[in-house]
Amino acid sequence: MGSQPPATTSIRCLWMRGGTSKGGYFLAGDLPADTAARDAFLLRAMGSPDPLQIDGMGGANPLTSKIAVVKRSARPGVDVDYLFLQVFVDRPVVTDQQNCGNILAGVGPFAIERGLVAARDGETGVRIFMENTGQVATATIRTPGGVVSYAGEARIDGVPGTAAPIPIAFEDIAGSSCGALLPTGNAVDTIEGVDCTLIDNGMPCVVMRASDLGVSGDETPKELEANATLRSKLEAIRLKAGPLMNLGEVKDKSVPKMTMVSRARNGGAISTRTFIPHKCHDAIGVFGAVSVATACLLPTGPAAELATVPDGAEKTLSIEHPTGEMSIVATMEGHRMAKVAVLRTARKLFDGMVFG
Ligand code: NQM
Repeated sequence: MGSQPPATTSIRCLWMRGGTSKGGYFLAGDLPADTAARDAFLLRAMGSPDPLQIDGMGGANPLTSKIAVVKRSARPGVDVDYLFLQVFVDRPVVTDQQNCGNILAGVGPFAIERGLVAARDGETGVRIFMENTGQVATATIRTPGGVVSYAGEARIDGVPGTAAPIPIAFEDIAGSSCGALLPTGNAVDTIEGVDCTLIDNGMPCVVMRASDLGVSGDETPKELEANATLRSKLEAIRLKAGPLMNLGEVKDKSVPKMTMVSRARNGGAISTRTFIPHKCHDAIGVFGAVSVATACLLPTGPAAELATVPDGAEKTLSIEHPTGEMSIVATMEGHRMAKVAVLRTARKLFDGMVFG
């Protein structure tokens, strides 16, 4: 007798777009408590491993193969705890080794929809503990009449149309996964002959000059993905950068992200192309953009040398990416980024049972 196929289970889930990503939002108590059983369910629900995710909900791209697990928080001054899980598309891997600031944008609306947070009439602030990195974000959700409103006039690049604005603020996110903003203590390390800034201000990132990798930095993601020499060079750098960044062996991890920078083309601070790490992002991640913006503010390094940085203690750094830009609003205390805020939007897509 062959082995039995896994029993189909169904679990309540809200499907949402969060920023420029999309995925399933679950109440923690609805998922299996056992991590292996949870991950097996999520892989089946997404249709992984399969490059097309044809047998599941995933959209055949890491940006649409994402999960939020949310519960009421027991922490003082915090409303909900949010665990982010990346479901790999073409490998049987579910990892909690990175955070996601785009999926984060849907956490406040989800928490209100599920009754974890009581909405006020007008706007509701939701304090979110991000379990992946042990840090807190505050999202402000539009709640006229005590009900989440998704419609509005805010536009973010990478998403068609407009939606209700969701401003999100962070404090002290340096060293989120690497233990320090600059885990090697250096603004520049040379790996495989390429100058790299190894930095973590919310997301572990390797920041390099596009020109040092033989590209101009204004190629499309498809063009960059078709460049096999570039991809193998980036992966060789990444596998060496991981241990240097206190991330251990990163072969099966979705960090560090690999960002190639060049001079801004459209009046922003800098232009980026980011591998996350094996696909090229159509935009850039939220914490990825914060980390690159922070690299622009270092005294030296590939980003600092190419960036145009505005004056003043409150700086808006426009991080250009393949489908537009993401504005990072940084409040500086001397050379330290004390506070940082981004604007995102989210949309409820589907509420029901997902089958795994
Ligand atoms: O960096 C993609 C995304 C992300 C992550 C990735 C993100 C972040 O666009 O905060 O948002 O880098 O894997 O959702």
